[in-house]
Amino acid sequence: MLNIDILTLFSEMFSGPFDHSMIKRAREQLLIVLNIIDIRDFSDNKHNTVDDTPYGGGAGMLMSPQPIFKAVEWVREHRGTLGRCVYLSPDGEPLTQSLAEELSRESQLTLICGHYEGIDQRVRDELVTDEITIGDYVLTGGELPAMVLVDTVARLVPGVLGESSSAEEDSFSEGLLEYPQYTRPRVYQGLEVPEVLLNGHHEQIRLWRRRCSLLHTLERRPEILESAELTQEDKIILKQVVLDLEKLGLPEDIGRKKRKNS
Ligand code: 4H3
Repeated sequence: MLNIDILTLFSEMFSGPFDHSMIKRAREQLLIVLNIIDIRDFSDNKHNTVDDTPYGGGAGMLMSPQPIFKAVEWVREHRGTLGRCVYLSPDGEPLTQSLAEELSRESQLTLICGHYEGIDQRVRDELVTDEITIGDYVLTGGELPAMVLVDTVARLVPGVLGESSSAEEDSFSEGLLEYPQYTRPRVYQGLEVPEVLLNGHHEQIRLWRRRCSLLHTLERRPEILESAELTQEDKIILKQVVLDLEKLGLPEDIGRKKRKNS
């Protein structure tokens, strides 16, 4: 079981994303427990303020340390531990599948969502153990990144994904992008499902899928091929793929695709 406490000024933002589908089922089964904690409830001052102007000047408001320290101490007291304490921030460590796997093995996580210009540095220095970014862009708050993190971590908690859909088969967990998939009908508006998938030759299908994964990864994310663990068979397939591409004349802009429908 994974318990996650999320500290935020905008608790209403969290109703919706975790009330559907797999995450909803995981919560019902208590595989994950999510607690949304309103930082404002921990403000010591009479107007319940939670932000203030930055020392040294500058635009905007910062979240004050007091309510966050008090909310974090509440978590520590009631959970017996803080667990890893994550601040979602553009200057954090990039969220990857392997970081998500690591976090999914914890039993307690505390997430702090910043808003406005961010939080007082003393929170980061004294309480935060992990600063994590979901990508190189700035958002108005840490709430959406927290939801992304919870979703990707939750689906890795044992039992959350059904028997049929295994997390081990996903893109990235194997270090390669996924092969294309098709379902019925066999022909849709004249568009056919690749013949190889229909003939029932499991070994042929396996090789075709592997070839697609390798080609797709080479085209779109060549840098992840470098770190992928390739089998001897993969290396042979990859060599053949490269030879085939050279025969066709390797385009200069491999990896970049022209826009469709234009
Ligand atoms: C995280 C947080 C982007 C990310 C964020 C990300 C607002 C953090 C404010 C909030 C601070 C400014 N934006 N890429 N924004 O994961 O509280 O940094």
